[in-house]
Amino acid sequence: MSATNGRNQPPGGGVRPLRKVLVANRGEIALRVIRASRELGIASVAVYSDADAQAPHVHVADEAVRIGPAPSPESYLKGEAIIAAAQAAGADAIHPGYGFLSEREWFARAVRDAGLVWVGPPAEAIAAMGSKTAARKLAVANDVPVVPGNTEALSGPDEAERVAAGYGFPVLLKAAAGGGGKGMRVVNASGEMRGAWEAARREAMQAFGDDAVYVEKFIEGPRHVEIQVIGDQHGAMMALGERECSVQRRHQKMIEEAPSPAVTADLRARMCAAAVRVARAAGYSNAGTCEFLLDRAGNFYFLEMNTRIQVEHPVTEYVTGMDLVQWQLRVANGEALPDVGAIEPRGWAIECRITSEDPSNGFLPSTGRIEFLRVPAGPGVRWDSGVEAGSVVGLHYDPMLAKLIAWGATREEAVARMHRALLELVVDGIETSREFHLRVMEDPEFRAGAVDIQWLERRLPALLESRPSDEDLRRAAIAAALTARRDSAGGRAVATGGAGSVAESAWVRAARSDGMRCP
Ligand code: MV4
Repeated sequence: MSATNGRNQPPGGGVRPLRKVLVANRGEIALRVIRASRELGIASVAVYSDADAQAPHVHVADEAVRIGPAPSPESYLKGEAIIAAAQAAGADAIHPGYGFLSEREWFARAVRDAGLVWVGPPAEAIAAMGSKTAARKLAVANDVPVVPGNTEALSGPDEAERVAAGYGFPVLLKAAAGGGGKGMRVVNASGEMRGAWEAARREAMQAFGDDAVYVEKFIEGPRHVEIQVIGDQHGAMMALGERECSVQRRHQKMIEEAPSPAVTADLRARMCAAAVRVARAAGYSNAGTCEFLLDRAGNFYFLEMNTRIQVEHPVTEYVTGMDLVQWQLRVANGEALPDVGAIEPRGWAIECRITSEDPSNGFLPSTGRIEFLRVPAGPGVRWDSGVEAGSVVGLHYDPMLAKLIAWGATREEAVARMHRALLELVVDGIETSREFHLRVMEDPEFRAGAVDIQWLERRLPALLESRPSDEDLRRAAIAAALTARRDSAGGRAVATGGAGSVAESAWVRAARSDGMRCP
């Protein structure tokens, strides 16, 4: 890769390999990129804030550069400092991960202008997808279905009411600049329009500095299904199938899977073709995701495109066999994608986001030191994490500690394997979402794949109250006895080693999952 030409390689010409990439992120995604880089023979440079001086990503990278104090505006969001660090370290590329600077057009541009390879889509494609109304127009112009609605910002509540009457209530007011659910209001009847209009505008202005609002027909009870795409710089664009992301709470995804229980081969082909059309129209290259709503009748509607690698990319990696982060690095450096034709998913993959939140307490963030960590392993299990035993979890960054991903030949096998892996997981010192995920894996509705975007909110009370099995209760009783014995002997049972300690920790786990307090 030429250090002065930020992007393209001559097609068909020899591609000079990247030598060193700076990873402008932290946590599990920083490790993910470092691992992919090393597998490709590319050296890695980590960046870290003061809160992360001892973080795993710092130790696993080949080099690490301090960029500032803990708050992200003073560290992971300091684009110019990060570019300067890349240049000082002699890196020839920057991978932004997700979040932080990953979807900032100006940063993509600045990286390119600094003569570095940007491991992401062109700044122009990020810009094209930044406005939701512009993305909608692009979709419409390319025969990609969108939710019925208007594409221009509306002048006021009276116009909004007229437009809404045309579609029929309920409708949704949305921020034109928006995404992620901010500045969004359901309007069930004409009389609610005025209040909803003001609320949506206020929220849009606060979140995006732009109060433009438009109207869409409200789709009731849909699923959130997204299509992974990846393009090279020679015109190839692949769609890698869908992910089902409906199990979410307040726009935070908790569980994702691939494929979706609701998507047939025919629907997949149509959604993939639509995603490729949108991505091509945006001049896209590198990895990206087209978000769709899928209604109960099987109609899909394009919502927006995420111009980054996403948290849930591993489920797609499992069912396609394609290493997405390696391919991000390869296509960013001018390499061509292989021509493999349509890709059908092989088996089933599920991801649980293990967060430092307490589901039984309104998902209250939990902080502290991870005193002990037992990581699940074994066949078909992947653990992508940015923490280890001894890590201190604070409030400066996202609460996601790890992603636990399980693969199986069928959905049933994937669910059983995830359940087994969650049973093995032990995190001592902070509250986590582990038990919540166990209960979801045990839930008959989830097992039937009968989810939509409101499912979790609706099901949460039942999930939190679900009675533990007799087997777990039996284990809990034994755990209480063993824990008492362990404590009277002093120290942790795990320190004694042997099969007994493994069994005991499973019982301690069962006791905790039953809500029993271990003495
Ligand atoms: C919708 C919708 C229903 N009808 N649009 C939420 C975030 C943004 N990406 C779009 N969103 C929605 N748009 C219409 N016309 C429901 C949602 C929505 C949602 C979408 C995807 C994933 C989770 C969601 C949670 C609540 C609402």
